[in-house]
Amino acid sequence: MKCTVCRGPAVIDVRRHNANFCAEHFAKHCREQVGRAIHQFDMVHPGERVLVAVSGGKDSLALWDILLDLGYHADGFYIGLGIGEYSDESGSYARAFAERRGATLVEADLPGDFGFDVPTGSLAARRAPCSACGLSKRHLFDRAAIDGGYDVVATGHNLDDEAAVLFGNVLRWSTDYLGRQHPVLPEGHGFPRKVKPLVRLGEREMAAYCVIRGIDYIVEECPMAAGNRHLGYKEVLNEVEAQSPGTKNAFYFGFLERASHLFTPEAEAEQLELRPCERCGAPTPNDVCAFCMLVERAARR
Ligand code: Q46
Ligand code: ZN
Ligand code: ZN
Repeated sequence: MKCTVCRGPAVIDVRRHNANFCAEHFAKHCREQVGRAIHQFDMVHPGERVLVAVSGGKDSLALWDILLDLGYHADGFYIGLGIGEYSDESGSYARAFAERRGATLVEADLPGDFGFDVPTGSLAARRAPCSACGLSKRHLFDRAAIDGGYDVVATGHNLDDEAAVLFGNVLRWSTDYLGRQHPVLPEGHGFPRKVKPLVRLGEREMAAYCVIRGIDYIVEECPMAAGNRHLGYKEVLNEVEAQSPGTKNAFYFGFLERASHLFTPEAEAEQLELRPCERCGAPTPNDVCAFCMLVERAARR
């Protein structure tokens, strides 16, 4: 197997692009794909400050690494979720990366700052762990971005993640989610701009990128993810992709080009109904936001 660019020995094949790459050209390919996504969807403008949501996993650390290499002012943001050893370990990977790159890591801690961890919050709110966790992460991320004066927040969702979420949303025709499933959500209504610069890269590519770049990341899945619907959707899509490479890409980007606009009016109408939470000021359709309710329920437990 030879590198499509330099004909040297290749270390990875990317069937979707019908290409093989050596280590150097693979890293370049990843940077180019991120650069293209940023450009294609107008994600970040020159001089803007980016806050990267870092979990300690491969995607978010690779994203942070690439943004720094592309010359963006990118700081990391890590949230301690209180998921036992998994959280301790993932935090240490995030800190080690920041130190190695001389980058700034902003931190928040759910148990330390708000008195509950994800397992407790999930029980108290009678929500699935990933639902309580996701809402907490979104809330703290938005708040950190606004408090820290960042222009844009970036997450490490890759093509596999986005295709799996899209698949789930289509299976259930969750039109409100479909209206918000875009790699850029503009700022406004009390939210910072949110971008997903890894949408042109797959999960396997991100793992390979970290290996090639010597980035240590937490390999174990979060223990709460077991039974998560998205994992099942990913498996199904992987089988389809193996039969016909490029399907995931066509599914996701076809949706963005041809269908996503059909669902945005509904999502935009919902945004107009938002007002500041009585307790924390975050945008919410109710008097008190879902995160403040979660904090209250967890405290009562
Ligand atoms: S950290 Fe949280 Fe994920 Fe764990 S509890 Fe679910 S959402 S799986 S990305
Ligand atoms: Zn090469
Ligand atoms: Zn609130």
